[in-house]
Amino acid sequence: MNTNRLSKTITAALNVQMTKEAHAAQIYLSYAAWADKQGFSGTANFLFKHAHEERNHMMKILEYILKRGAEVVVTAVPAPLKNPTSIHDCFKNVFEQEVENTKAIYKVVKMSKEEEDWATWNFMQWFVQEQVEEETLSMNLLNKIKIAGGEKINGDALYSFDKDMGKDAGEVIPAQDVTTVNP
Ligand code: OFO
Repeated sequence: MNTNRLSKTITAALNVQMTKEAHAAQIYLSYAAWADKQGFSGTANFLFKHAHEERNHMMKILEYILKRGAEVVVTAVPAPLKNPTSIHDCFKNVFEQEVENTKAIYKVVKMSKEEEDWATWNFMQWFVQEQVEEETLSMNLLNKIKIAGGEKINGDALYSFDKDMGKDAGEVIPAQDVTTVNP
């Protein structure tokens, strides 16, 4: 008896999205290492935390594929983006990357609707909501930097921005406990 309840196309799309989440994790990870090296420890903590979150998203998709009886295909993850040139550049790229990931998520949502795979459609709504939150967060941070001068941000403003960022670094929860409220 075939216990697989995902179509070939949905399985492939979910596997692709799983790798995209891993790629997002690599980007946050490399940006965090860059920030730490520049002395921005608050920003580094924030970015490290987000690397964990993206990895949790990857795990969430992996677990869903298995739960539906389909096959997980773990592939190579593309290299992260090159290092940012400034804090402004860092958060501009983070924001753009989140928007790009949202577009990829919408493709899976669209596909699940077309195939009337309501379980996958429902599963993907968590990601739709999560992207709204992540886009808003990165947009707000980018706006803060812009208000403080963007590329021309001065040392004092940079210091307090980085200090504020350090406050956001909480404990990361495991993938199985992830909810929309607690990503
Ligand atoms: Fe996976 O949450 Fe953003 O990209």
